[in-house]
Amino acid sequence: MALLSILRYPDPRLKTIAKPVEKIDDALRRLVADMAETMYEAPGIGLAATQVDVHVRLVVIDISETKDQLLVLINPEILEREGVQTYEEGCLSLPTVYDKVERAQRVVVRYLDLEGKEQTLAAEGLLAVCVQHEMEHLEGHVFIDNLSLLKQTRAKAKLAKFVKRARITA
Ligand code: GNR
Ligand code: NI
Repeated sequence: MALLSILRYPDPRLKTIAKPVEKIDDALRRLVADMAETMYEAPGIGLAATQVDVHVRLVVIDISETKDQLLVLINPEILEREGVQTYEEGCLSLPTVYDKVERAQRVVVRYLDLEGKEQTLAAEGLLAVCVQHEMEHLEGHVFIDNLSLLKQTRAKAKLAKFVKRARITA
């Protein structure tokens, strides 16, 4: 296993639209293992392949306290959305930036698991937030893209400050 480096906003590669996974082979299984390790190490509750510069429709998620409930979504599709919730989101590609985002309260997602078997997941609350957040990465978007321009400008300034500090203290 290996830790992968996470692209940081405004890296233009984060805007890439991911292509469907064509086959579930050893290379894909290794990518999943590496993404999971990278997510747990960060630490984060989700990671989209886009964020590690691999542009296929693959997401890993684990919202459990115990970090032993890994969910691997291959070629996920949202079949249903219901209700509205607001959650203070963060993103591994936007360190130090947090903001409230409105999303569906409940989603039904169809995806392939690592065995290539079709699965359906009904998610609500934080899991639904995370699924929607990750799937947005696959479309080349990050959560601040939907905020007001003022908030986007502030987020970019905050990130620039973070990057500057990180360079000094590195
Ligand atoms: O670790 C993460 N936490 C988080 C918190 C609130 C809403 C969404 C997320 S996902 C984020 C990891 C990440 O950037 N995934 O793309
Ligand atoms: Ni993210």
